[in-house]
Amino acid sequence: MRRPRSLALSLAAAVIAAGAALFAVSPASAATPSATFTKVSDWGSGWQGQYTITNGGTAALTSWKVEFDLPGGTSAGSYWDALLTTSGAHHTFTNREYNGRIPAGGSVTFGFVGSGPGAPAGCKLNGVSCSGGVTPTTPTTPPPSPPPTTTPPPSGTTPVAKNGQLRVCGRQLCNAQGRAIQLRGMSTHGLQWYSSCVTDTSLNVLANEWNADVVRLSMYIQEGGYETDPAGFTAKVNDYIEKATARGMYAIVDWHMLSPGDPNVNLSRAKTFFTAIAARHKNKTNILYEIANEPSDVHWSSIKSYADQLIPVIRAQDPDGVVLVGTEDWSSLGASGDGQGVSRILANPVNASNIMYTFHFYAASHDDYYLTTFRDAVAKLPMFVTEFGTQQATGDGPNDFTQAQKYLDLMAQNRVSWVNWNYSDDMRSGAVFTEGTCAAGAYSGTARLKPAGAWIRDRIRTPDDF
Ligand code: IDC
Repeated sequence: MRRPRSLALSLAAAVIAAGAALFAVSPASAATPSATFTKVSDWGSGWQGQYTITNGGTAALTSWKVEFDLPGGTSAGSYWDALLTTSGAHHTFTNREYNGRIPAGGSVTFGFVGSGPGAPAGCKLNGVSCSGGVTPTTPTTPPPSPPPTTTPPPSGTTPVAKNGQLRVCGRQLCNAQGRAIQLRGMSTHGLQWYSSCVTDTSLNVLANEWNADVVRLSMYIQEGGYETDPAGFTAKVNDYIEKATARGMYAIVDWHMLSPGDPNVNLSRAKTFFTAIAARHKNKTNILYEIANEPSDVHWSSIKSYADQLIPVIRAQDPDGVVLVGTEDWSSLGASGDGQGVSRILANPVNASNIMYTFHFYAASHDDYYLTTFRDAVAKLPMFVTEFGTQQATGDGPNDFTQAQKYLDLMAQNRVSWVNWNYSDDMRSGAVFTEGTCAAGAYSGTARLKPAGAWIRDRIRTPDDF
């Protein structure tokens, strides 16, 4: 029979477990697995928390489960690198399929966003105290408490006023307060064709009636785009960035390379363009750089090589802007190719931090195989859907709203940001306005929306998670 632990030891364990909620204690020197909690950031109404599970034992763990209670008024929101089930105040996090194994001496972290003032209590790892099953060490002097967060609560009401400079945290897009958020908005059509649909009036409607958080400025390189007039297109994008900024929206600067599909063909142009854009707007907090719309007929290693060369050029001007990197086979994560895009990225990721990878889908063409690929990627990589349609990959044809909603549900659950194609009056079904709308300047309300436009407007207008 196992000897029960002494009361004193149990009390010591409880003190340590409680202490773990306030500061990170170093894992017990016990020869057992332990889990420690850290508040990575705190913005008053909420916080970002992280658990580190350290396998102090001699055998590998093959799965793990961390459970704890949150006090009333405190709840867990989005989370990463774990799965969550809740039952009232009780929260149970279990490993994902890719991080269940922890070798002896190894560790794994997962994180989540909490809202409310409380912190986890009563933590158990695989059924025993998170501080480890045997003799916990008495913590020496606890590390100094982190300085109080000085970021004042946001006072404005626009998406940028509320969230400020974004950054990638774990696999999420986080705001300046460290909270994982989801942005939703629209992409312009090609600026060389449909600039007439991007005006003060149309952007007012996008910001104030559609409540969009983000506009993607889609600048083609070929097909009459940037390569024909670099200075003119740079000036146009600068102008649209100012307009987005004035309306408190995030702006994705979309280097809309499409054909040829090898982004390296346009690398030197991209360096010139992004240097100018980043130098000019580096002090703004609302710029995201999308460096390759849709690579195709090119191996991941070439896309990575392009990103590895271009990102430092952007960062030399604007060190903290989030960069979005296109993926294989028209940003399908390889689903339109051999289906191995996610594993190739994991094996050979872009050599930079604060980046996300992009996925594009067109719901009537891209069935559950694409959805499964995307779901897999969301569990493993920081993802941003910078373009999607509810129709076929031509941006035209019948809508499949049922399939599109499956993608939207997945993105909502995982706080993946998205941008819909496109905010123009092109004749295709995926252009939100009926033909002639832009010439008439009649963007307000719903009278000029095609079915896809009415559907997506409803989904952008719902309240934000920030
Ligand atoms: C389409 C435009 C169309 C243009 C065509 C080729 O709607 O007017 O002639 O590009 O340039 C994408 C691309 C996006 C496509 C869109 C719809 O990023 O440029 O726009 N699409 O086909 N990927 C998948 C679909």
